[in-house]
Amino acid sequence: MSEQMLATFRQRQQTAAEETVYHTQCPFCSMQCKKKVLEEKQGSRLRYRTIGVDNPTTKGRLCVKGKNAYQHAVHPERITSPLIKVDGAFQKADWDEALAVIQENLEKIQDTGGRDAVSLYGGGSLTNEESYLLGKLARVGLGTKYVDYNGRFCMSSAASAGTKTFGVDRGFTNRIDQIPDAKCIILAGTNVAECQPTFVPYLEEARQNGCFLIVIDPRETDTAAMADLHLKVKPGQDKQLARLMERYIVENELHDEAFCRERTNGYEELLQQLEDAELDAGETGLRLEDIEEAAYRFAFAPTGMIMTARGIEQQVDGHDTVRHFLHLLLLTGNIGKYASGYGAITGQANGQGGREHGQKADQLPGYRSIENPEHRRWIADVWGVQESDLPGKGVSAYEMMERMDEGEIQALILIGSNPVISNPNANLVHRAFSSVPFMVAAEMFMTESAAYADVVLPTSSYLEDEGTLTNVEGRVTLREASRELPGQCRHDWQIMMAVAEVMGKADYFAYEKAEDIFNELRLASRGGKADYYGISYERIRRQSGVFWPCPSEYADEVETLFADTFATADGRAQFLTEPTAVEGAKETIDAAYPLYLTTGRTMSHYLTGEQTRRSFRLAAREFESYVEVHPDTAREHGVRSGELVTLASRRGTAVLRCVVSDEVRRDTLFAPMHWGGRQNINRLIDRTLDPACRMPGFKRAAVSLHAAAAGD
Ligand SMILES: Nc1nc2c(c(=O)[nH]1)N[C@H]1C(S)=C(S)[C@@H](COP(=O)(O)OP(=O)(O)OC[C@H]3O[C@@H](n4cnc5c(=O)[nH]c(N)nc54)[C@H](O)[C@@H]3O)O[C@H]1N2
Ligand SMILES: Nc1nc2c(c(=O)[nH]1)N[C@H]1C(S)=C(S)[C@@H](COP(=O)(O)OP(=O)(O)OC[C@H]3O[C@@H](n4cnc5c(=O)[nH]c(N)nc54)[C@H](O)[C@@H]3O)O[C@H]1N2
Ligand code: SF4
Ligand SMILES: [Mo]
Repeated sequence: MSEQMLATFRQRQQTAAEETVYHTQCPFCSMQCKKKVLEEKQGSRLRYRTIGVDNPTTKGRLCVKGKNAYQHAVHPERITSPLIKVDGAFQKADWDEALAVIQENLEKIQDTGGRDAVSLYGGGSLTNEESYLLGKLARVGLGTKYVDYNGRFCMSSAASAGTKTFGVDRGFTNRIDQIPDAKCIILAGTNVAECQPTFVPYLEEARQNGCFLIVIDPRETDTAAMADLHLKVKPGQDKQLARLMERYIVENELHDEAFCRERTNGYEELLQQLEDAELDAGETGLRLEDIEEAAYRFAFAPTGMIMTARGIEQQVDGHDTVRHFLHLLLLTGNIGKYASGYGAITGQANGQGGREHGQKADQLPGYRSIENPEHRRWIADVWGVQESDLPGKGVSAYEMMERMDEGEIQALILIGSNPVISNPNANLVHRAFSSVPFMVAAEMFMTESAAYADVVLPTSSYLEDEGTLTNVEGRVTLREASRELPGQCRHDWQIMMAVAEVMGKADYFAYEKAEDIFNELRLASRGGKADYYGISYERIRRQSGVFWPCPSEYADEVETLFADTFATADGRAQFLTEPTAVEGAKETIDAAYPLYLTTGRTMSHYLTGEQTRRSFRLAAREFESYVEVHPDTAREHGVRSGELVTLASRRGTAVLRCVVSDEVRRDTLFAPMHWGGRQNINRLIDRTLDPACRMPGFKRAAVSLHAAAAGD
């Protein structure tokens, strides 16, 4: 071997020795793509590469966000020590100092304002262990009823609709590997091509197998581009559209009457309602023929699935709307069978698990109810407290903001969300955060929300924090995280333990690792609807994920839910017989606000953008917000592509870059939700909530459009 070859060989050997591999899952969407991040040390420089890892759900695929997600985790702006605000400016502190400030303030506030003066706010990025602990911290650590989380804005209407109709809410009723055998699929208000890109191959395979794909969306998205039939619906008119389809199916006797009679309640009432209803296709902005084609294609197909997401769910009648889509499944008997069923396409990494174990105002672990005495007793026993000591139910995420604004809630502990960008009526949230006497945020970055905090606690990223997350299918996965915690960062579960400790509750929060919390969660969920008792870290590793419900270590996983019976008390599915939505609650357009605004996502950014904007490759793809405007509408309103425009609603204004495109309806504007400040689209969204699940109407507001003036 020559000297030169030897040198190269040694160098390679050295490089190999200095490579660290982090086995992990993408922190962003519910697909939970498995991947490994390779960190190579070259001199003083660190270089990273991301490689997809095979697994049953995503089979080694990654999208552009997952490939670049390491960039925010290693970003120099990571907060790595506790920060305490002194005279309006943050100062670095150590944990003891920060915890002392927290103790002093929480005690003072609870002494004068009562236990409920303190609130907690969580998120769907937290692991199951952390979501569970957040609920326990609220109820046991602080004894407050005020706890809720960002999933209110995400899955709450699909969750309540699934629970009422089927008796349980698990996003997908079937394993997603059945999708390729579905012969008709309706995608209602979901843009999987940009939001769950690694899901798309399942749809492509279905299409290759002859599936008729129907997409319902006011825009021609990349998802709609795959469709055989695209229904370019007017925002917020999906309930009407579903009802027209129901009526067509029943009038033409395309429904499965035997299934309806044997397996559902409310069938006769539904028939009567459909007969009495005055349904005008014009209100949907669609041609009746197209709606009827969708109905007969779905009814005639031998297998059929319906998938919904935020487009139809984030409405002030989102609960009822989803239920009408579920009616289509029940009417045609397309549920509880192979390749026939429902999918509420979950959004966040742990959007599914995050809604099962008690960070929701009315809920205890395992989908138990905080208002059910038996459920309370079970959880009180697991936690070693008196049932009577558990608080009752609180209010939803946005309503907590209003109570903060009114002064009833005087302290907030925020873990895993950025409410000033993601809540409706954002101007009120700014006001509430400016006035709340004490606020703590556990964050990786100084976000627009964290900036309001009195104490910021440095938390771990997904590369560092181990725990379980339940993916889009209902499969519980284990994120094995191994990167060393930077600086003084701690995991969220350790942060919650530390807060419980200073509040005198250390005995109830004695864990050494995430797995200890999971083992307690298993017990707490045992016998509940979301039963995790039979799932262990060991079994998850062995099987590459385990589906719930899983009542025992030996229980087989269920491939298709509801094959014989539904999870309701009498085992029958329930048609919606009493509408819950408030008539006229939806905002309509008028001369002053003549256009509909709908909001959503783009491929490169994730939610409030705090993570993806810190990923240089993702930030470069889209560095500012924009609004999509139809060419005729642009002409009518005197705005041009590329210029700044002002959007105004009855609540507030936002200034965005105008993108003229005929992919959006003429009467509709679309803007993403990923930016804050003047680009914060939630300044325009109303506070009205769906009465059944407290979901705001993110997907429909009445707005005006102007070229931005100099002062804007
Ligand atoms: N790239 C990216 N991916 C993400 C996220 C992200 O921020 N960025 N977020 C994750 C999360 S938390 C979630 S919840 C999911 C969201 O996933 P989706 O719900 O698929 O995303 P959205 O863009 O909010 O809305 C979907 C579609 O609904 C359409 N829509 C708007 N109004 C209406 C309406 O009235 N009726 C109908 N039928 N459609 C309408 C929009 O045009 C949009 O194309 O994505 C997850 N994945
Ligand atoms: N107009 C409009 N508004 C919307 C929507 C819409 O479609 N339109 N969609 C809604 C939906 S579906 C959702 S899910 C919400 C999301 O709204 P948010 O919850 O506000 O969004 P994120 O950007 O995920 O905020 C998470 C924050 O927590 C931090 N973080 C991430 N991981 C962790 C962690 O493990 N621990 C801790 N402590 N912090 C962490 C991130 O840095 C980030 O600042 O927005 C809702 N708002
Ligand atoms: S954003 Fe979703 S689809 Fe993309 S890599 Fe991450 S988990 Fe997978
Ligand atoms: Mo979401």
